Amino acid sequence: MQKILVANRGEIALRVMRTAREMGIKTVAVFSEADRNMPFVRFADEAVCIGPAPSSESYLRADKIIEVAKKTGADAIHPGYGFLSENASFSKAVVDAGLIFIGPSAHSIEMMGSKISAKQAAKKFNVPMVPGTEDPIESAEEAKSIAAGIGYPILIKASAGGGGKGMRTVNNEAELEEQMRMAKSEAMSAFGDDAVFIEKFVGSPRHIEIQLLGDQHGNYVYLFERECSIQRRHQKLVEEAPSSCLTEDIRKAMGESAVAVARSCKYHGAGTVEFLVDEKLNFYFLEMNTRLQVEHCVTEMITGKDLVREQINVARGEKLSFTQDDLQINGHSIELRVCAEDPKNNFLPDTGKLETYMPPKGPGVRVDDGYEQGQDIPIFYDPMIAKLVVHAATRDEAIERLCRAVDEYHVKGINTTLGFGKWAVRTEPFRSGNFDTKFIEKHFKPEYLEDFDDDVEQVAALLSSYIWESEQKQSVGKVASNGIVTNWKVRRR
Ligand code: MV4
Repeated sequence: MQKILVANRGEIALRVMRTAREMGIKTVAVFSEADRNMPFVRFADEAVCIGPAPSSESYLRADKIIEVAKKTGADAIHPGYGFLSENASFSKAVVDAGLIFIGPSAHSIEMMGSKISAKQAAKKFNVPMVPGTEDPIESAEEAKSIAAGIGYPILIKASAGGGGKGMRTVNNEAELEEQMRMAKSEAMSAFGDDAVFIEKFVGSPRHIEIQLLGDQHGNYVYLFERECSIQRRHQKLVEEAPSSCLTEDIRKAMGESAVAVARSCKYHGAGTVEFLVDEKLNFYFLEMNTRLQVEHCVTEMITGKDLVREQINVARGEKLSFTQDDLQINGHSIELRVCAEDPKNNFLPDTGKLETYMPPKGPGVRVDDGYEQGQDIPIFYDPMIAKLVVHAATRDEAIERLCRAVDEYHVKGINTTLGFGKWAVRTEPFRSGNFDTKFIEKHFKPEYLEDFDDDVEQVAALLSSYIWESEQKQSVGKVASNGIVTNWKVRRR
């Protein structure tokens, strides 16, 4: 592999290119007209504009991207996350064009993309599942008899859904028919597939996922878990590894279940198996994400492995270079997503110019970002501008380190989730590890965030110039040893 085209933008494009460069592999960036001045475009060895700002006209243009790969002589494509990363036809088209797709086969993506076929495959490998169906529900009558068997409340989920899309809660039989009709019609318009299935509703679960790697020779390893329960509208905000609630035994059982899911679809590459975990630490398979995830960094910090390097190695046919026994958890890592959103105003996306942008530095701090000071945050893409990742020996030290790094992070011109993250990790539930997916709903109020914004700084500036001027007029101070007039004794009265 001599040259990789990165079919993505922002922080993840840069992240992938950095590892490629370390491996002596050339990189090609593809970019939209809105991204011409982005760091990832400058970092790449070559860069090609593929169209206007909207993703549908640029980052989702599979045909154009493959054409650029051929023209530039790239021999592989890395899709990053989002965009075309979980598109089975893209994976196939890349391979059909004689290129390497740095990710799983179209077969694996398709199988795990359908929640029904994913559950059917996982079931054969005895992976624990929430009570419910592994077959599509055809009629309201069938739904009623199944729901009666498992007991209310239940969830109706779209087979083509995922990440919370096409999901409906049903509290009793009277609601069932209507909710099922709604779920089906929602799924049809969102995914063009109205297949739905039923699961027992697990109240206040944790979301814990297992990172795994597989090669093309049937070898698998799991790289432990990530705790991702702190989410809002199915958007993760804080992630950590390891989880503060798992025991060694459960960690091993979940890891082995995750590997079984991967085996069930002949998976190769980096992948993640999501589980719901209830308060008794029972775990249930939810779905598999067939891509490198945003939060992969916390896994890299605790395992010392570079997941992009491993993706590249297995994509070019190499065997995994380590076994399960070679892996261990080292310390604790927390990631905070820095999004251009206003947590004081319902996390509304915020756009504008990064007037000031100074990321934190120092021991145990990693910032994966994609913008620079002075740049505009475009409205066309995801609001995540950076990931603040810390690593420390213990969970408590990681929390303190995250707070220190947030204080050192200076962003002006847009609102971000930085203050929210610092608040979240200092709460009692987070510190004690006693939290679940309802954390924000249960504990967060916008007024908890310090109101330290531009107004405060302007008032401070005005006040200090006022004091300075009045001191000049009064001239009652003494000249201190450094030559500066000081009247601190006068002002104390
Ligand atoms: C559930 C559930 C409770 N019971 N399934 C939401 C996203 C999708 N991946 C599955 N989701 C859920 N499935 C059963 N049987 C609760 C959720 C859920 C959730 C899961 C993980 C993280 C955050 C969540 C927020 C709301 C609901």
